[in-house]
Amino acid sequence: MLNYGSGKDGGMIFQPAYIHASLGDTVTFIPTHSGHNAQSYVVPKDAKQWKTPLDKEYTVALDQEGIHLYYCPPHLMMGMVGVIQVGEAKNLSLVEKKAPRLRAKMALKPERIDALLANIQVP
Ligand SMILES: [Cu+2]
Repeated sequence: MLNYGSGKDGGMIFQPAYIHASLGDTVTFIPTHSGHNAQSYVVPKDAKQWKTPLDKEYTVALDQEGIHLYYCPPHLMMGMVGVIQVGEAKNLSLVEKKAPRLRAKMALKPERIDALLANIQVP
């Protein structure tokens, strides 16, 4: 979780913002810069919604296949969103249905969500 990254990504970002993980992996959110956290918006079927504490490291266990679409509550408006794909993209239709509602709250860089979703691998 960064205020700024290296190069072209601009400000207020998760780095990496797209992760393709395997079932059983974990993802740890690290607050490199302060003032960020992460909260799930869509999770795979049977997975629990999650929310990382502000400015604290937090690990999410990836125990269901599908896509996690998440955002930083303080910086959603600035386009701070991320995607974790766990195995197969089993809940892609739900993600595609809900993404526009999240995108509508992104005043800056709404195209980021489209670029992230374009990474999703469908067999
Ligand atoms: Cu943030």
